[in-house]
Amino acid sequence: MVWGRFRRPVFELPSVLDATGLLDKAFGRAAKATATGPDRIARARNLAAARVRIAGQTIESTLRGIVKGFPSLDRLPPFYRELVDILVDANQLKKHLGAIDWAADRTANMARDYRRRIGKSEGHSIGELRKQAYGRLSSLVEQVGPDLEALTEARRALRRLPEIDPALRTVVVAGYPNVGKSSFVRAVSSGRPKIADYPFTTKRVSIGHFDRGVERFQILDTPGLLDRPMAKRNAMERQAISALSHVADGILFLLDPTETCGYPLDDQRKLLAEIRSLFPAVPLLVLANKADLGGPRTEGIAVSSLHGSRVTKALDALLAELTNRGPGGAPRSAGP
Ligand SMILES: Nc1nc2c(ncn2[C@@H]2O[C@H](COP(=O)(O)OP(=O)(O)O)[C@@H](O)[C@H]2O)c(=O)[nH]1
Ligand SMILES: [Mg+2]
Repeated sequence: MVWGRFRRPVFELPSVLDATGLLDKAFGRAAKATATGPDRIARARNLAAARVRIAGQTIESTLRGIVKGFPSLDRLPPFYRELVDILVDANQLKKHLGAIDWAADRTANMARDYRRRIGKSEGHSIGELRKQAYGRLSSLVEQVGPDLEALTEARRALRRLPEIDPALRTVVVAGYPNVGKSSFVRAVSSGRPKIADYPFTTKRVSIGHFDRGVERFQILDTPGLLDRPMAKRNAMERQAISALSHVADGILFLLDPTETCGYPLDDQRKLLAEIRSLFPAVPLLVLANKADLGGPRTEGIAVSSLHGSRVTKALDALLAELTNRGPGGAPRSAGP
C-alpha cells in the first residue's frame, strides 16, 4: 500500500490547448470585459487595461496549469516510470515544460508592463498599446506553440497507459496465446474487466478486479509480454516486462494440456521455466486449463476458464501463497 498516494497517477493530465486555441480563449474572455470611469478617456483606459489583464491572466494560468498538471516523473511509482520512459523522452518533456513555465512568467511581466503604460496614456495611444499588447502576447504564445504540441503528444501517449492501480495487490496471468488467459481474467473478475491499450504492443490488456474480505485485488492479462519466449524481445518489450516486476505480487501460469492453443506442451513448459527465472521472488502457480476438454493429465491445478470450474479455488491457492510470504516479502526482481 506504500504507493497509495500515487493512485491513478497519470490519468488526470491537464488538457493542453494549442497556441491558437489558447489565444482564442484568452482574447475571447478579454473581449467580455467591461469598465467604468468618471469620463470617456478613463473608461477607455480602464477597459483596455482590463482586457490586457484578463488576456494575460488567462494565458498565464492556463500555462501554469499545464505545467502543474503534468506528473512529476521522478515521483511516479517505478512501474509507471519505466512505462513512461518507453513512451516519452523525459528530458525533452522537461524542456517543453520549462519553456511553458518561462512563457507564463513572460506573460505576467508583459501584461503588467502594458497595463502600467496604458494607465499613463491618453486618447489614441490607449488603443494602440492594447493592440501592441495583444500582438506581443500572441507572438509569445506562438513561440511556445511547438512545446504545446509536444505536450499534447506526450499527454496522448501517457493516457494510453493501462489503469493499473499501484496501491492494489496484483495477480498477473501468463502463458502462451490462446491458452485461456483472458477467459480466466473474465471468469474470476467481479464486473467486466477493463480493456486498455498497452503502449508496447498492438494488443490490449484486460484488467479485472476481485475482492477477498476487505481487500481488493487486480488481475491482468499481459498480451504480447509474458506469452512467448524472451529471446526475440526488442528493448521496449524487455523494459515493459521489467516494469511488470514492480506490479506482479503473484503470477498464474496457464498451461493448455490439450494443445488446442496451437503450442506444444514442451514449448509451454519452456516458457514457464523462463518466467520462473525472470521473476524468481514472485509466487507462481501453474494451472492446467481447458480441463473440460479432457486433455492429458499434467502438473498444475486443473481448471476450466470457460466454465469457471475450480478457478476460484486456484486463485485462492495463489492468494494463500502470497499471504504465507507476508506483505512486502522477498524483494522482486526481473532481468529480461
Ligand atoms: N474448452 C475450453 N476453451 C477455452 C477455455 N479457456 C479458454 N478457451 C478458449 O480458448 C480460446 C482462447 O482463449 P483466450 O481467453 O482468448 O486466450 P488468451 O489468448 O490466452 O487470452 C477461446 O476460444 C476460448 O473460448 C476452457 O477452459 N475450455
Ligand atoms: Mg487474451
